[in-house]
Amino acid sequence: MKIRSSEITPEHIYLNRRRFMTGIGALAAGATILSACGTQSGSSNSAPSNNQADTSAAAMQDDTAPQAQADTDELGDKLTPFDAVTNYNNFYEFTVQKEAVAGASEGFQTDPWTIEVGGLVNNPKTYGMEDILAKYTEQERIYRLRCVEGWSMVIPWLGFPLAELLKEVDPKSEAQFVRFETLHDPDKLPGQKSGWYEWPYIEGLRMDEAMNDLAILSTGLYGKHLLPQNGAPIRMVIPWKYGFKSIKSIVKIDLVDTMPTSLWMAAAANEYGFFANVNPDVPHPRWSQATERRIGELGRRKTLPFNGYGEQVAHLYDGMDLRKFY
Ligand SMILES: Nc1nc2c(c(=O)[nH]1)N[C@H]1C(S)=C(S)[C@@H](COP(=O)(O)O)O[C@H]1N2
Ligand SMILES: [Mo]
Repeated sequence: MKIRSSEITPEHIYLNRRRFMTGIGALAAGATILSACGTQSGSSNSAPSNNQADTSAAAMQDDTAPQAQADTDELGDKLTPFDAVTNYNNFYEFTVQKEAVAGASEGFQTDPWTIEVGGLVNNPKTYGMEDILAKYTEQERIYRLRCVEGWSMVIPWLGFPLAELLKEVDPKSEAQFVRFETLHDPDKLPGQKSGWYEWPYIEGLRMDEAMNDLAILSTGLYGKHLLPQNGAPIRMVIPWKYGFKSIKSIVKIDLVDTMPTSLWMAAAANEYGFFANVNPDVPHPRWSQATERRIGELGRRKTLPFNGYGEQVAHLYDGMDLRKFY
């Protein structure tokens, strides 16, 4: 299997090098590859991929076998095995080594958990996770996840549209963007003791992007509650954008009138834009984005504009020159 330098030299190592010209040890450590050739998901029906989950939030069990309502996404791409989805992760609050996140995040306490939704809204609210699980009906959404580093997966998420939650807090007319924040607690998230980044992790969406039905808050995958490594207990999934937009372990959502500065923009704005729509025609400054390695497959496949979701979202960017970096 060919691994390209963008994966072996991901964001953080480059940034560290740029500052100190070190990071060779980290480079070697990062070069181990996950062999993601595990079992296929057992289900054999080929139902459409956006189903109402038959596992209600209350019935969801952490000790049950991973399950999904289809074997493939709407393009016929096979689901990435559960073992790969939960053992090859980016979650810098724990470690920058993808294969080590699962171990490093084991035991991360996510109960109790509250999410504050406020800013430019008429009806600010603080939800306990139990309120969220009781209030919103979870759907299964099988989405492709395309990391900016050039690898991808197909994941059966459980979640609900962000728009449902936003409607409930009733945004004021001045609200133009949504700003998301991950828990900031260096004792529980030891990666936040590192000075490389401006913690906490921040991400953002423009209002119309946030209201698009594809943008979901996810609380589970493969029929189970999220494990810590995937952003428990609640994270965003925005399938037409590079994976770093899909912020994990959210505690705060604010409606704001100016474009939020994300953690990645603060670190390297010329490499990680605010919009960050998947785009094979716009290379990252250090690698091409024309192809990707689907975890568990040999070789590479072509990257699709908007990660294959153009029909649903391309209209949001009418008037933007899609050969440019945003
Ligand atoms: N808080 C936080 N959210 C995050 C990250 C992170 O390091 N911290 N990594 C992002 C990146 S780069 C990717 S590709 C996805 C990976 O999600 P997964 O591990 O569930 O596949 O999470 C995103 N969300
Ligand atoms: Mo990523």
